[in-house]
Parts: sequence; C-alpha cells; structure tokens
Amino acid sequence: MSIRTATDYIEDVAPGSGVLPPRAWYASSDAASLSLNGRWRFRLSATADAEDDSFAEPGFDAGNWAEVPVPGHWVLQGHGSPVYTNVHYPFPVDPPRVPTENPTGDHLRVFDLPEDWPPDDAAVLRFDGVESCARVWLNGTDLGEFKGSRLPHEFAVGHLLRPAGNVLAVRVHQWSAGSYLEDQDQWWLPGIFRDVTLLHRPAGGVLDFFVHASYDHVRGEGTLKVDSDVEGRVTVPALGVDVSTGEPVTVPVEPWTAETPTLYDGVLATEGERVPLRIGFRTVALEDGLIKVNGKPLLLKGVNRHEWHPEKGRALDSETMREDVLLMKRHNINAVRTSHYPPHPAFLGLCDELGLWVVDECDLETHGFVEQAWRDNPVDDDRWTPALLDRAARMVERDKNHPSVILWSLGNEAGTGRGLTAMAEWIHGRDTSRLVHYEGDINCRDTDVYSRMYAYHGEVERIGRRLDGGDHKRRELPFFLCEYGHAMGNGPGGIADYQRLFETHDRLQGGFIWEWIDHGIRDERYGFAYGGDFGEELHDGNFVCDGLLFPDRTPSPGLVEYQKVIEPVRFESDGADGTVRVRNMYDFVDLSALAFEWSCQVDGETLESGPLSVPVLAPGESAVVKLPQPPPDARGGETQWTVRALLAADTAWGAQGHTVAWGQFRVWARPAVRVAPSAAPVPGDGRITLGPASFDARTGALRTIGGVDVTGLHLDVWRAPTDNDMGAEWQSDVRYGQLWRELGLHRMRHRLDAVEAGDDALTVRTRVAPAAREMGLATVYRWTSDGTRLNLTVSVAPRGNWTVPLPRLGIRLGLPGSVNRVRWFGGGPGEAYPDTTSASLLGRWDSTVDELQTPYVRPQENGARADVRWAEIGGLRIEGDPEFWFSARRWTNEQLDAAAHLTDLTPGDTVWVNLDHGQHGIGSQSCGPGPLPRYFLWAAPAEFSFVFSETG
Ligand code: IPT
Repeated sequence: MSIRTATDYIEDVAPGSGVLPPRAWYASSDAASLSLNGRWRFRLSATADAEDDSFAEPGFDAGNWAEVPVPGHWVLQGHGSPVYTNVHYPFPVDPPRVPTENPTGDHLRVFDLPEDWPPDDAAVLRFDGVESCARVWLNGTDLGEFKGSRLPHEFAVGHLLRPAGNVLAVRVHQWSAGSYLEDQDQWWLPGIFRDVTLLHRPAGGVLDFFVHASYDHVRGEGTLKVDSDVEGRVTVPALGVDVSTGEPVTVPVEPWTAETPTLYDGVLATEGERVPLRIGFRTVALEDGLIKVNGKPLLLKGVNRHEWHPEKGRALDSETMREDVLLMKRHNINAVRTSHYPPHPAFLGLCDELGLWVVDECDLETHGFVEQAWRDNPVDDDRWTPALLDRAARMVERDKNHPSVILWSLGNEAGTGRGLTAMAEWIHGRDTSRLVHYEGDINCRDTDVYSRMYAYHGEVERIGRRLDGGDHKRRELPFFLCEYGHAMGNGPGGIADYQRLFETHDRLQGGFIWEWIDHGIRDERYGFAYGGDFGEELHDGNFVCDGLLFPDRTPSPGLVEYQKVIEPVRFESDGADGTVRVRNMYDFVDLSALAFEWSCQVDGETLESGPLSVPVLAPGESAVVKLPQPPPDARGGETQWTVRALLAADTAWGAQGHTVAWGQFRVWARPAVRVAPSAAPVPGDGRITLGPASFDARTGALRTIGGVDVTGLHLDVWRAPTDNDMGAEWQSDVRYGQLWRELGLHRMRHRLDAVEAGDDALTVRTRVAPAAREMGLATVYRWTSDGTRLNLTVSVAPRGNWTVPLPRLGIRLGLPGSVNRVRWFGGGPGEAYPDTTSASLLGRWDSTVDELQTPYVRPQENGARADVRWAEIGGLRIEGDPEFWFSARRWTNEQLDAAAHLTDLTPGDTVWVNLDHGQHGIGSQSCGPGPLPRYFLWAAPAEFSFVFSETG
C-alpha cells in the first residue's frame, strides 16, 4: 500500500496546481503593485519533508531563522553549495523520482499593504522565477505549487489579503520532476531567483493581450491590431491611432529592426486599467528559403546568453541586463539566443529598445537521457506533454509582445519526441507571426529553420551549397548555427573562416557563438570558482567557463575578435594603389550614422590623419574611395593606412567616436633587419664574449647582453595547453593537447652537442627531444655581432617521426623579476593566435608584463602578441626577422600549465619572455572543430633570427 504524502507534488510530472493561466507580462500604468523583493526569513532543510508546513501559519515565530535576500539562490548566500554538471543529472535517473536528499528552503516574508492599496479588490501574486519547485501559502492558505524554473507563475490572492501582517510562505525544493526538464549545461542553483510581486488587478483591468504589429516593406506601412481578453481602446499618439481592441489599423510607420529599433509608445486602455505598449512594426517571414524580416534576409551575428552574475548567479539586476545588451551592441553583435530558457522579461525589453534579434528559447533540456540512448526521455512520453505545453505557453504568452523576438525555440538538447511536436504545433497555432526553432529536430519535421551546433567549416560550406542531403523539407530551409565557436578559455579560433562562409552562401544566415559569459563564481580561494570547487561528487570542471566575457564582464580577446569579424563595414584595399573599397555590411541601414577617418603610420607611428569622405551606401553596396598621398618622409619606413568607421554621434548604446569597424593596408613594406657580422667571439675566463654579449664558454649559454642578465635561453615548444588544445572527449578527431603531453613535449631535454667559436660566429649545436621518444629537433643557435648589436639565428630541423604539430616554436629567455614595462611595434593591443588574428591592430603599444596576461579562469597559454617587429623589455630591444609572436610572464609555461586557478600563479624572480616563430592554431575543439589545417604548426625545417641590443 502506498501513502500519498504532503510532498507528492514534487515528483508529479504535472506542471503544478492552483496557478493562473499564463498571460502577457507587463507593467501597468495605474494599477498598484508591491515588490516583495528584499530580505526574507529562511530555513534550509536537507530533505523535502524534514519540517511540517506550520511555518506557513500566521503567528509562526521565525525569529531564529536566517535571512536571505530575494531574489537569490541560497547556495550563493551561505547555505549549501552550488553544483555544476553539463550533461549528467547530479542525481540517479529514475524519472520522475528525485533523491531523498532534496535541499528545501522555507522562505517567509511578512508584509503590509501600502496605505493607498485599493481595498477588497482582486490581486495576483507573481513569481518570475523559482528553481525548481515551489509551494506557496498566503496567510495560512495553501495556494498551490508549481515547476518551470525560468517561467512566471501567478496566483489569485485578492481574497486573502489583509491591510497588514500578511504572511507569505514559500517552500522551495531544489529537486523535482521539473529538474528532469532542466538539465541545461549550467550550475544547479535553487532559490527564488527572480522577482516576487503583488499586483493589484482592478475591476475591468487588462488581463491578457497580444500586440500584432506587422510591416509591409513595399508600402512602408504598418498594421496594428491588439487582441485583448478585455475590450478597450488602443491609442498610439505619434501615429494618430485610436482604435478598439481587435480592430486592425494600417498607417505609414518606421519599421522595427535590430538596426533601427523604432518603438512607438501606445496605451491599451480598458475600463479599469491603462497599460503602456511599446510597439515595433516588423514582419518575420520564411521566403525563398530564407528568414526575412521586412522583406530582407538576415545575417545573424549572435551569441548564446545564459543569465550570469559572478556573485548573484542567475538573479540578475537590471543594470547587469542593460550592461549585457550594451556590450553586445558595442561589439557589433546583432542577435541573441536566450540559451536555454526565457530570460528575465526585462532583458527582452532592452532588446526591443536597443535592437537585438532574439531567439527566445523555452526552459527545456533533457540532455542527461543521452546516457541511456534517450530511453525514458520525457519529451517522448505523453505523461509529460502537459508539462511541456505548459512551458511553451508560459514562454509564448509572457513574451509575445516583444518585437525583438523573431523565433521561438522549443528548448535545447532534448532529443526528439511527440512532446516536442506538440509544443511546436501549439506554438505555430498560437503565433503565426514568428518561426519555430529546435536544433534537435534534424530533419525539421516540426521546425521552420535548419539549425546545427558546432558543425565543422566543411559541413557548413556543404550546407551553404545545398549539398548536405537531408529530406526534401529541410533542403528548402534556411540554416544557422545555433551554437558555434566554443569560447572556452583561449579562443574561439576559426570564426573569421565561418564568417566568410556565411557571407558567401545565402542559405547560411549566421550563427550564435557559444557563449556570452563565463559562469565563474567569485570566490576567495580561487578568484573565480568552477565545477568541482565546491566538492561536487560529479562535475564538469571549467566547462562552465566558456564565454566571450570573463565572469566579471571584462571582454575576453575572443569577444574583441568576434567584434572585428562581424563588423558591419568592410574595408578592402591592397594599400599600394591609394584607394580603399568601403562595403556596407548592414542588412537595413545605410552608413549615414558613421563618420570615417584615415590615418597613416610609419613604423607604427601615426604621422597624419584626416576625415575620409564616403558616399552614403545602401546595405550591400560598396564604393571605392581615394586615400590621400602618404607623407613624403614615409619612404624608408614601413608604411600603412588605417581607416576607421566611427559613430558620428552618440547613440543609445555607444558614444560618438566609438569604433565600429577598421581596416589596415600596407603601403611600403618593412625594411630588412641586417646585422653585418664583424665582431669575433673572444674566449677568456670561462666566458666567451661576442660584441655586447657574454656566454658560458662550456655550455654556450647566453649570460649577459651589455648590462642585462639573461638566463635560460633555449628553444621552446611547449605551451600550457588551452581548453581548445585539450579538446572535448566526445570530439572524434585527434586532440593534440592530449597527444603533446603523452609524447612529452612538456619535458623536452636539451642535449649539448657542440660549442664552436668561429671567426665571426659562436655556434651552439643541440638536440631537443623528450625522454622515451625517437623524434627530436636538431637545433643550432648561431650568434653574430656587429660590435653593438647581437644577432641570433635559430635553425631547427626535425629528426625522427613527427606525427603531431608543435604547440609553439621559438625561444624563451629569462630576465630579472624587476622587469615590468613592455613596448612593442606589432599586433595589439590584445593577444592573437594564428586563427584569432582578425582584431590584431598593427601599431606601437605600451604595456606591462602584468597587463599582458589574459586572465582565463583556468590558466592556460595566453597573451601572445602577433606580428611583432620589435619589442623592448628590461633594457633590451629585440627585433625579429621575420616578425614574431611575443609573450612575457612571471612564471614559466610549465607553471602556467600546472595552475588550476588564477590564484595558483605567483610571480617568481624571473620574467620569462617567449619569442616565437610559430604558434599552433587555437580552433574550437573544446566543443567543435580543431584549427583548420592551414593554422597547423607542423614540425618542419625552420630558421628565424632575433637582433638584441640595449635600449638607451
Ligand atoms: C552544447 C549545449 O547545447 C550547450 O548547452 C553547451 O553545453 C555546449 O554544448 C558546450 O558548452 S551540447 C554539446 C554536447 C554539443
């Protein structure tokens, strides 16, 4: 015999009980509301039924309970700890059962109504997000319970309210049947993490409404129709509109696009209430096999955005949401997928206001079932379908009035099944003005767009050429990458190569980088914590830190690279002919909002600059513009043009002068670096001197250059493997980061074969190889000098059977730890690697060793500056022939490799400088393809030189 207990609802597949039907989310102009955010009493239990529900009774004394701020997650507020898993459920999979250990937070809040609260009227209590299951009581009355963590739930409470001393009790369970539907790759963070609000509902007030605002791009007219559950009038003063609800009206309007987010303020007035409307007119259509808005195909330059704050988790404040949108706009991003759940509704308001295309994704993922070949997957089990439909409806009804939302997404990584089909059917029936997306629907049975994640460049190209097969329906559909460019650690590499494909093939409508921000948790011990740092028995480590922003929202080099790759203006020129082609890459606007300027650099220093006049170009158009003559005194130095497109005036998201796009073109090449060998090596006293340098006579090791002490100069091939070097275990192609370590490239030995003092050179012959392997690098260091400058030519010849590319190839040397300032002429200001060089701007840069470091949450290779002609550090000037990759750090590559957190890196008494001839590409193999073959650093004969001299 089984006994139904008071906690059975937790494991019930049903979405909840006692909750009002879903409806639009809006802020009334005149109905009162009361925020119940703030400090709540809190009690944590280890199991769902450890305590009875007497705490919900008025008069219960919670005086000895803790307090937590709401919204929040108790595990980030000193009660329990967070858990990170990617695919795995952190509990035994036995749907819909959950573990007995089910952290349960009882929340209690006593509130008075404001004095002017209308008496005896209807009111609803709204929860915008509670993870994962809540049961609610008001003044001792059980209101019901709900699941669906990132969706709103409302209860009718008017009849229960008192002027003062209302007792609101909420019991939140970390695990519930709903957890099986919420297996997104993120921290499991229980709590009331979004707003709690009491909303007065006046008699005759607005209930639910649907703003239909389409745009006819041929006629330049918008058609507005507002369907409302409660009849009323709709006014839009700027358009002279004053119509009844349900009545369509067509007027000339400016359309809404992400590039021109024109919103018209309107009012929906029913007998009892006025609700402000922000209306954007646009028409989304599937036409000619393309996603079109207002008649034009889109190129989505998107990111996947999880809600994240390093201290507050998914409890975001409005400033943080605005910061996200501003950062996106400033980095040329035009689209956001709300991976993998509807965001706080205010975020969508910001997307409407500032202009971003939104793929609004439902709160659904059942990824963990992949471990059992998708057996028992809730999305293919009719018992769960009501819960799925409830989630779809709560998303669509809440967000349907946002013009920014152009696609609904059923969810992420949930396999396939009837439940998903039911969701798609319901959404298509409810909203014919938008398209439906779901990546898992590989043949697009239920969806309107073909979408993939992490497809390799080659496959994307085949899709672009429509050579990908698939069934008939899919072949007719547009394509985008809902996830690509896995931004974990250093990277992603190869995004410029994707962008080229997107721009070449119409069918490819862009993609969304995975992902926006690292979900690192601020932590005293680690700086930022990731999976495993809280002692989780099952976790996925730093896979949770794979964003374009560091956890504190500092842009990573990956974001700067993406910003450059997706620029809305393209400059093309071969420099020498004194012209530049300017191309408008926007989908909707001309270039009239931009100002253009040119400048001319000689050896990296700007000699002249001025405005560039560019005709007003329509989207897709280009024009050739003449550049001025380079300054006459430029001859002899390396000379280049830099052209820029800047915001001509302040906009809602960027200040006048903000750089939107740039290009650089070489006019005259860099003069050759020459040191005529005239000095001879002079032995004496255990040393050999050569020009300004002295060497150890026995080992040939460099000791000093003038007054500068140098240690440990030798060939270096190791780099602390990046997350992308290491690759994900499910990637089927070779993961070189693993192989490098297996082969021992992190423990190369340097055998000294000869030290030869010749007439005009000191030659040191070595063989560099790891223990236990037959392959190595015959390495010769040839030192010459003209008396004041010292030239090193390194020749490297692979020996044996090299089956792997090298991580890097160059030399390292140690300088005294007091060194800090660094100047260089080369790529900057930030780091670059072979397949992440787009944003590397050639110029003169001034920085410090400390600032050269890129603070990846899990330390790894970082900080290389590309195309460096010369660098000055620690009293030395180093010129490269050819240009080199420069990095400097206060620890060795081996120490960097050994560190798990930034706090593991402590400065030693040496600054280690790397002068690299080559670096292996970065790629995106932490989830996706490795570097394209052209970015491989194969072991091959190589020769490269550096000229050292003392700075003045
Ligand atoms: C894909 C997921 O959709 C996303 O949530 C995230 O986990 C991403 O990978 C990697 O960070 S699923 C992956 C197995 C292709």
